[in-house]
Amino acid sequence: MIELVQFPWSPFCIVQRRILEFAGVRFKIINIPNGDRSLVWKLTKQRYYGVPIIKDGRSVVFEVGEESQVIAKYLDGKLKLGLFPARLEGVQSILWRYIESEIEGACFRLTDIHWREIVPQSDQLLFLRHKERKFGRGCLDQWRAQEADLLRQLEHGLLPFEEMLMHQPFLLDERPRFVDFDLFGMLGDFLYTGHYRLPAAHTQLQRWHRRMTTIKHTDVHP
Ligand SMILES: N[C@@H](CCC(=O)N[C@@H](CS)C(=O)NCC(=O)O)C(=O)O
Repeated sequence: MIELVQFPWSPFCIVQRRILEFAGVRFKIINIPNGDRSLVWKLTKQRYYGVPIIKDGRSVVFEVGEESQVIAKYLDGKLKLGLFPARLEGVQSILWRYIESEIEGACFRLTDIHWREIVPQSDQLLFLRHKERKFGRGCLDQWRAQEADLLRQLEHGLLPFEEMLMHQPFLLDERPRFVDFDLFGMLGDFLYTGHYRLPAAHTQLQRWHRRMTTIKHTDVHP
């Protein structure tokens, strides 16, 4: 059985989780603390400490660069999901860069400002240190002060997707492709704390989000 090593609000983990649910295969989730990557380190033979990773029998699959999609492509190939058709490869590559920078940047900050609610107490010291080492001392308080701006930034950043969805049910097609799952993962992080809703103005995006929450590969015509 495929095992997904993750923590629950990580945007990149939600992408892979939703792909696995979409595929309809049995899989096991292994949650690790944000601050303790020893299981990832061990499984990857000291080559990676990020999440997600997946273990599939003897294979352990993880990303090799900021813009690689090794895990999603592995699942797509194995489970024949049609997420990466060759004709959409170029446009998907451009879109996932935008999704994983502009959209992810606002989403993770808006979730991280509620860190005391979501990070278990035993992991809070390492979480705070990790964030402050990466983004500077006081970053979580700064993001809290910038909450309204971050929400505006996200709403503005989502506008191109709203426009795309005015013409078709999924971002690039009549059926979901990788970028649909990618955007769904970033928004899954944003929605995780329960403090926010999708922007009211983006009605197509809301409908798409409902579709993306439940759709299964078996619902999709070949
Ligand atoms: N491009 C990678 C990014 C993964 C990523 O940034 N994961 C975060 C958690 S959301 C992480 O583990 N970063 C390394 C760290 O926190 O030390 C992917 O798609 O998996």
